[in-house]
Amino acid sequence: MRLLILGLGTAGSKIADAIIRPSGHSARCSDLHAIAVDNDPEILEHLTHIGEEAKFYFPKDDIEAPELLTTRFTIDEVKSKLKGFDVGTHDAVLVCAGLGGGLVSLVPHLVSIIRETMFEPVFALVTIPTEDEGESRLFRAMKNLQMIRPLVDGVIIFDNQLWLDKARGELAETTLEQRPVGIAEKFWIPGTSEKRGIEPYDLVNRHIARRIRLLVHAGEIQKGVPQTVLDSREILNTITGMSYITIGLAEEELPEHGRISILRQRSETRVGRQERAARIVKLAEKAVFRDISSYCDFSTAKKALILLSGPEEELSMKGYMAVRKWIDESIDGFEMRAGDIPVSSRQSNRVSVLIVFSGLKTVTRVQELYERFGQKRDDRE
Ligand SMILES: Nc1nc2c(ncn2[C@@H]2O[C@H](COP(=O)(O)OP(=O)(O)OP(=O)(O)O)[C@@H](O)[C@H]2O)c(=O)[nH]1
Ligand SMILES: [Mg+2]
Repeated sequence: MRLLILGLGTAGSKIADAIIRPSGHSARCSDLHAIAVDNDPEILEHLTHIGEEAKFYFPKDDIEAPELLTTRFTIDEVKSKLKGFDVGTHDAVLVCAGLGGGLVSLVPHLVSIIRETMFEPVFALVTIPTEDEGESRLFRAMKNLQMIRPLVDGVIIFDNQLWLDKARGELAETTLEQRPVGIAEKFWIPGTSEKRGIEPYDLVNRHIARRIRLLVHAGEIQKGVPQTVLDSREILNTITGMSYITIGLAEEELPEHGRISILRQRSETRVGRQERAARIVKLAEKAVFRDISSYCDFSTAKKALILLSGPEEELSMKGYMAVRKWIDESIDGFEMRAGDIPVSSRQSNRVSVLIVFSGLKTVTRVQELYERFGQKRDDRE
């Protein structure tokens, strides 16, 4: 899928940068373009994958008064950048921002500019602040989400509380272990071979990026022959006009010895087939119940999408069918799509199950914010 990513503020820019980060065999980056807009020059400076010409500095004081000329100046620059892309270059636009931040206030202006220049659907990818960021940020996050939701074609939600906790846990584990990095660990962090010396938020951003990249990759022409192809249109159909969206992803590194032929022969046995099917089902459960972008009651979802990825012989048809049936029966709506991305076992020894839910009325953390602040009025109102 060809995606234009617009990163707003620190969170948004860093997430955009992580999404377009080149990584070996996954997503061809020529299909991804990213633009960053921030009021912190340091942050812009340190984005590694977004080109200098795609970084836009936005004066700090102007966010509350977007009608100011200086603001329009930056916005005009962004506009001409957008216009620079040929019509039809992208399949969709993804605007990324932290809901608790300041730059998220620019979403209405930017979305209206995008709508002026492009016909493609526009999605938002947002993060919900953690509890310790304080009440006022959480309240603002709720207000910002209310503002964004009607403006875009779908909102992908990531709960920073959930993911920062996970990231801190993973990093603590690595520090405790302090043992040499084996091949299995090497690929554990999405898209990287290095786990040490990185900040929890960077790890969160990589988890976010991995989910988006798998989706982007699914909609591309693949080398392997999938049993069921998912094209960009189908992926977009799953999420367009579908309000809140969550994405679960669970992955497992296969043991190295899986590549040895004697053991491979065993995998052709009944037991081997059963094990592979069980692995797919177990990963699907983990993706839905544990490693989801934000906890939600997925029985309220209108649509769902399942994407399996891994060495062709590991993508068990039996497991795939079981997961399809489970998700199909669990969601409220009737639209469920599924597909696979086979990769050669030389390329990757990892099996992944990604599940998207869309058309959710709410997600757990957002619901909690509504219950907490529903009655509270914004001072500015
Ligand atoms: N996932 C993720 N979330 C982040 C990151 N940095 C900040 N956040 C979250 O995003 C929210 C917004 O923070 P920023 O992106 O720094 O805010 P901003 O839009 O730059 O606006 P300012 O407050 O004016 O700097 C915070 O409340 C955090 O919850 C990041 O790197 N990754
Ligand atoms: Mg900032």
